[in-house]
Amino acid sequence: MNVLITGAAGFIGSNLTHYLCAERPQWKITALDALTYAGNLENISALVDSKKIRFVRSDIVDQVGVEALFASERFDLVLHLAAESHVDRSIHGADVFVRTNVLGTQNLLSAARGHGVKRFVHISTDEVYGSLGPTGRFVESTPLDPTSPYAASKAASDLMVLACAKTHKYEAIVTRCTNNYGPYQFPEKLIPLFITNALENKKLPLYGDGMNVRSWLYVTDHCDALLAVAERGRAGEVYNIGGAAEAEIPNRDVTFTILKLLGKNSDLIEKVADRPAHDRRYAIDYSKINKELGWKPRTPFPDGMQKTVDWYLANRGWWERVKSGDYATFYEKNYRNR
Ligand code: NAD
Ligand code: TDX
Repeated sequence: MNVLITGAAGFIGSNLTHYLCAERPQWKITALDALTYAGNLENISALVDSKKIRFVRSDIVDQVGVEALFASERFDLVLHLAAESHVDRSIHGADVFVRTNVLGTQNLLSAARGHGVKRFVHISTDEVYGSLGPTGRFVESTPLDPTSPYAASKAASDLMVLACAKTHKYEAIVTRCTNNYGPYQFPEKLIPLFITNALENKKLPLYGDGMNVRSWLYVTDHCDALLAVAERGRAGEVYNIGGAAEAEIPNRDVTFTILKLLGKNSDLIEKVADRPAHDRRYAIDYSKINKELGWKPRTPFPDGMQKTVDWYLANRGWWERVKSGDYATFYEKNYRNR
């Protein structure tokens, strides 16, 4: 199997690349990434250096570059993860989200189909469904109702992929996953931001009343689901992927878990102004992928959090290097005094 993974230097993409090298060592893997502020080649450099994978630096919006790549290599499968992924950044500037998530996805999809790539898996998010009230869970037929520019751009790309599957009978599939956490996550997202800030004895900026609920999934469980969908998913379908009921947790409780694991005091918590149009609650019904492909989340939240905290403790150099770059200035400029 000849596979292209886009966004392979980002959080989920790099975890997936490591996972597939271990689980499917016979696969030939090309890792593509533009290396934006969120892409870090260090995440997969061991695989590149040992020639287990090939790395290509390319922007998915660049038609000429993408076309040349597909002309030079006959891929069987594209796992498409490249995206602008941070909600707060999309509130400060939506243009790059439309560029990468909508135009980039369309460009890649069109090149993949044009060059006879058999299968295209588009990795999307539960955020396309909008926000839930206190009860209920998203199913695959829940109407799309995105609230942030990020979620709107993902919803638009999902629809282009599904339309392509219908119109051209193309083997494209969309997955929609809840919040991931684990190693290599860029420390602008809640869990790595709060772990690393706490380790530096910096404040943990908790938005609003801290009672917004997310459904947390350990990143390797997401990788498991993506492999199942890639190998056995039905073309043209959407598959919801998500955390177990016990992993549907308010941000305040996630914060206390982190503080407890690190032996830090709750006076590090700083209540800050809420995110505009902050989705109140996400929860996913994953019974379709469970019934069809036998997938379910396997890592209990306390175990996943222990592993994650241990990884950030053991890899201080990694996150200190990441935090000293673009992240620091973006955060100081937009959040410190919000
Ligand atoms: P990330 O921001 O950590 O990584 C995204 C990667 O895409 C980076 O390496 C970046 O350099 C690359 N990239 C950005 N623009 C590009 C472009 N124009 N061309 C090529 N590469 C480009 O994101 P992530 O958290 O790993 O998310 C990966 C995918 O999974 C995204 O599509 C996201 O929408 C989706 N997703 C994420 C989560 C989550 O909790 N993190 C949950 C559900 C779905
Ligand atoms: O500093 C913070 N303080 C805070 O209270 C940050 C960064 C976040 N939060 C809150 C906002 C959310 O309710 O924590 C929750 C999680 O926030 P993020 O980590 O920014 O994730 P979220 O907005 O839920 O989106 C994530 O999950 C779905 C990913 O970033 C998306 O890429 C994915 O699609």
